[in-house]
Amino acid sequence: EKFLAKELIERIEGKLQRNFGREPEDATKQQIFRAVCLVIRDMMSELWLENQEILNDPVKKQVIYLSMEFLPGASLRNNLFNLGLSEAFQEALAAYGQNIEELYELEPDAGLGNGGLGRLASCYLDAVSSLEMAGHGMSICYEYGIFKQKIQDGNQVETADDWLSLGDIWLIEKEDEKEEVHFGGKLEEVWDDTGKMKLIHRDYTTVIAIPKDMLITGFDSRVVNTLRLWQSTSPISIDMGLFAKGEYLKSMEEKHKAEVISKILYPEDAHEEGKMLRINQQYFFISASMHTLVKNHLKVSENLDDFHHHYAVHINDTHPTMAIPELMRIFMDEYDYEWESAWDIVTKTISYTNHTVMPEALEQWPENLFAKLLPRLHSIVKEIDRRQNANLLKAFPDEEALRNEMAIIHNGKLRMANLCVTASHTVNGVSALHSTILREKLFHGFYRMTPDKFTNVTNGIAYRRWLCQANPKLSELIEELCGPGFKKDASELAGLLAYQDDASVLERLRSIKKENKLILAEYIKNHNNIIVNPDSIFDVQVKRLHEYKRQLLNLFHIMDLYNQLRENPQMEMQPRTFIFGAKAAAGYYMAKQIIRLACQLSAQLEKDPAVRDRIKLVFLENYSVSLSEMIMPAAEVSEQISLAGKEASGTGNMKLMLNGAITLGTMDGANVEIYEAVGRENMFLFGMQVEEVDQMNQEGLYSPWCYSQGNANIANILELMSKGINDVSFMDIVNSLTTGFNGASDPYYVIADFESYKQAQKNVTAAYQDINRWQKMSLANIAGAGIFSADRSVKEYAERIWGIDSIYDIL
Ligand code: 26M
Repeated sequence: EKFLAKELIERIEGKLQRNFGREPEDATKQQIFRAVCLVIRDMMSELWLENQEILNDPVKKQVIYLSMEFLPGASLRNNLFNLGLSEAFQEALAAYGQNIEELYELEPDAGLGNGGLGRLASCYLDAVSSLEMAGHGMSICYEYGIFKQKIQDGNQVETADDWLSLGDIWLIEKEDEKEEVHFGGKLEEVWDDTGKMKLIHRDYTTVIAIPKDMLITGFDSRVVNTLRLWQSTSPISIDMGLFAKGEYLKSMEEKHKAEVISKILYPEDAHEEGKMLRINQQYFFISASMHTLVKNHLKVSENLDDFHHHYAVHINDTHPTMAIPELMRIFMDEYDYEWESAWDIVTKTISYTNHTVMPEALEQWPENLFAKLLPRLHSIVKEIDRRQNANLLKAFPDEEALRNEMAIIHNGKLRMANLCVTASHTVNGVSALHSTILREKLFHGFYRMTPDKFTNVTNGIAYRRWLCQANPKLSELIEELCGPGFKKDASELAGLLAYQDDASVLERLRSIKKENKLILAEYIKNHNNIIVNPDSIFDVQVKRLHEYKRQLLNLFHIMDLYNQLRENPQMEMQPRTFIFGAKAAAGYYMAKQIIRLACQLSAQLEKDPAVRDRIKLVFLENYSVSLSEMIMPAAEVSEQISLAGKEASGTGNMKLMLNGAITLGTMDGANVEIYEAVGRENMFLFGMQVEEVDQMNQEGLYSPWCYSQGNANIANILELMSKGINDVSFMDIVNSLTTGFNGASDPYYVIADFESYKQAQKNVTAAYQDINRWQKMSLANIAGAGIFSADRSVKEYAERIWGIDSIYDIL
């Protein structure tokens, strides 16, 4: 059913009156925003209720996507688009002289994630709902999401992200579905009359988990699913006994300890440190989630024997691994299952996606810490490990080193990835190359034991958000040329290829890109006080700051151009605007130095009249989902320049190509599949391949210092950084590249790949000179982006891993 503007006006007015006691004329923007969201929330709740019966049918399987992170961004525009109500609301609001765009801008991002992994989780929820499948996300309701980044004097400064002040409008508290979570304490063996031993957990601390549900719509879909975010609170308010004795602070200690669990998202995205609060966060949301599943299952089924027919539980990287021992615990300790039958059901329930092969990001918990915080889970993991060791001894009797590598508990550490692979029925990587690396390297022993466990599902994106919503002009052009079918089926984007020699279509693509560049240029003027040339090439690298992603290589190229221009001021050059967006983990020193380098270089270029009209560097602060929605449509070059073998997939690469940017990249992650989708002639490849990197590592002879001796350009760049850029010297970066040996210096081969990168950049410039050729390449990228739809990825998960289907197909 479609809503008329008149009806919407009545509903919005009703919300304003009942919730805020205001008439539209004297309501604040925030109140109007809230009223509009409440009207939409009601509509989503109705759809949600209509599906409940089907969704809770135990013979209709649903997926539970467990993730420490979800990164939904803003929801208003997305929900309106999905419900087909954008125009109706726009019209209704116009009646009060309100512009819906202003409401969109008011909404804070729900930033409950760091980057790729969290955003992927949100893209997949969108696809599950859009495909009319049953599936829910579960995570933590962090009071503070990913920090907001400010740049002060060229340095990153973090401030708190108080997203709930307005973002709470999408959350529905389900107080009646709260759960208890038990921490610490000790185990006691108790023998009953029949001679059976029972474990009793005593002296534990209780924390209450309160569900805050966010409803997840899909495009043109009857299904609304839920993202359940758990908030922690204490069962006691304050200890009046202590309070009466005058120990005011102590009386509130327990309450604070409980509330701190859901206080803040850890802002590390590739570095693991066995922190107590992080263990507590993991167990908190896992225990609450698993209890809910078991309870809900028992509402519709006699026992837990068929649990795995009702639920597929997916773990997004190792962060939710405790689901494995926690389910074992509930089955055995709370429902009297034997080990073997519990293990059978649990292993048929769980599947796991790996998102990184970076050794420093692989979770390893100190065993003594784990045992102290979670004594029962520790005893279960020890038993899993004991049984696994017996299997390993049978499978690899003569390979002790391999057995040690595969052990779950080793040298006083619990290795979560090995536990995941052991207990999951399926393990997947996130791009073809990454999955190969899992099979051949990281999990090779497991692959030899159980090859069928391993599969690949290449990542995908909620493409409607970055195309239809973020780039309406491009979306309208595609609809005019190919019809509206691409909004349901991304593979129909390929229809654009019919126009690759149509000069008028190419010209319209160019003019749309120009309009989007002007919007971004305006934003840059307002936020960076830099006037960029809208006819310059917009060259974009937006992603978390990490050495392996090699933002430094990009900066090397810019410094090289700068050196050339200073030496030869008359040099002809196609103007370029290098655009960066990146947050660094707060404690990651080298990443922060690289941000500082980018900012000082930006200022230095801007100061120099001899170069500033040809090369500009813009560092956009606070890169986020919302900001990405403005950047992607304006981008022309997509920098995907990680060292081969390091970036598991990348998803920004997909968003950028979808918007017509051309990839300048290494053969890494999903770049390999972009190459297969568009062909060599439609991207710019450079750098070592994985095999070459492996060989360099094995030889151990790489000497960046020698390179710089033989290459004056590299030497000049290093000298520039040492002497100072905008009067700031970057010796720590220089030293990280040139001092130390055998892999200690330049571990990501920035210097080794520099010449190849530089040549590829020259090819970019040459291609851009030929407008027609460039637009044709751009069109080929949009047309080839269809396979990177999250709908495609989720269909693969559903068929090959979860065993679920659209709820309406099986009626
Ligand atoms: C670990 C321990 C303590 C605190 C934080 C972490 C942690 C958090 C996030 C570690 C890794 C995290 O994310 C890794 C990540 O984002 N990986 C990216 O996943 C994307 C989706 O699959 C891929 O596209 C990227 O290539 C991959 O880097």
